[in-house]
Amino acid sequence: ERLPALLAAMPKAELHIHIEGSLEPEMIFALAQRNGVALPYADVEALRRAYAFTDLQSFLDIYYAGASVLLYEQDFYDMARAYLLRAAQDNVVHAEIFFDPQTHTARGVAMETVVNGLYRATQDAQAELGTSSSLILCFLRHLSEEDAFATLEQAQPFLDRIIGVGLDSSEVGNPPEKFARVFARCGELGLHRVAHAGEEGPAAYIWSALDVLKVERIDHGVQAIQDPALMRRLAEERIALTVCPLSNLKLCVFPELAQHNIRQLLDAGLAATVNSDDPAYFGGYLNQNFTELFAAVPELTSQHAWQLAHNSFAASFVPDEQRRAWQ
Ligand code: ES4
Ligand code: ZN
Repeated sequence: ERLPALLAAMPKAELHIHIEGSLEPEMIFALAQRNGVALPYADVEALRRAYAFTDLQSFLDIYYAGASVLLYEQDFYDMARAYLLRAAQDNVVHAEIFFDPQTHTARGVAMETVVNGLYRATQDAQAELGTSSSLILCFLRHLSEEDAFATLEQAQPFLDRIIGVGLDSSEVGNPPEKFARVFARCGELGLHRVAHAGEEGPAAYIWSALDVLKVERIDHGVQAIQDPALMRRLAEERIALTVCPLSNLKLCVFPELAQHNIRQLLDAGLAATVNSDDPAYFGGYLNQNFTELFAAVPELTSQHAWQLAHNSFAASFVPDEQRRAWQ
């Protein structure tokens, strides 16, 4: 084990966490029981055994099934509350939390139910834990742009509780260009913009996320390594990549953590950060991502650790005044 005390103790921001991906199997079963939802798994152990993923889609199928137990405002509150408590243990002092409203509105859950539950948890975490956090609405890219526009319309009354929008779900075959118009509208509304790109998909999707969607950060982005011109651009413009090591391992983006390319990204001058993505499914929360990564990649030093923590604050959407207080 290398640098575990430093990695655990350093204050950090988490910028890539899907709140539905923080739903632990025990909570899935507890909510299924509370809400009378039937699950296609006999028990917690059977569900956990299904967490053997071969690629992104094999994960998403189970992730959407898990989210089907969320019906009421209190469910969304309890889920976000559990994540924020767990994150505080990892010295996460700020979190920018993705949520997937279409997963819920498609089942008849109102946008208001989702946003109110999540938002109340963020407010309570500020008051009780001192953890600041904000919400980023993600559009599901396997659905149509029309569906994304309808979702934005439903979110309109709550935009004061949402700092930005993202793009997630099945990447390959659903390029950023598909969402050009809805992201342009989000820009006009003053929302921050991010997108998953270059997780399984090609470097070309990173270019179009930047040039067509005008995103400020790239989620994952590890395929940038395939394109030297893109690497130079990301470094020059200090575009942050929200990298998720255990996710990349569990979804077979890299065969071993030792082969993860985050050191090459950092050493090329890119503003990489470390994040947990879907911690209940991928084997660990934020500190586990740091400690397993640093254990597997011996070239990573305490300098890299400091750089990663620094990058997480620099790339966050907190107002500059708050950022200066942290840095
Ligand atoms: C996701 Cl790892 C990942 N990639 C794309 N979409 C997602 N939604 C939740 N986790
Ligand atoms: Zn993600």
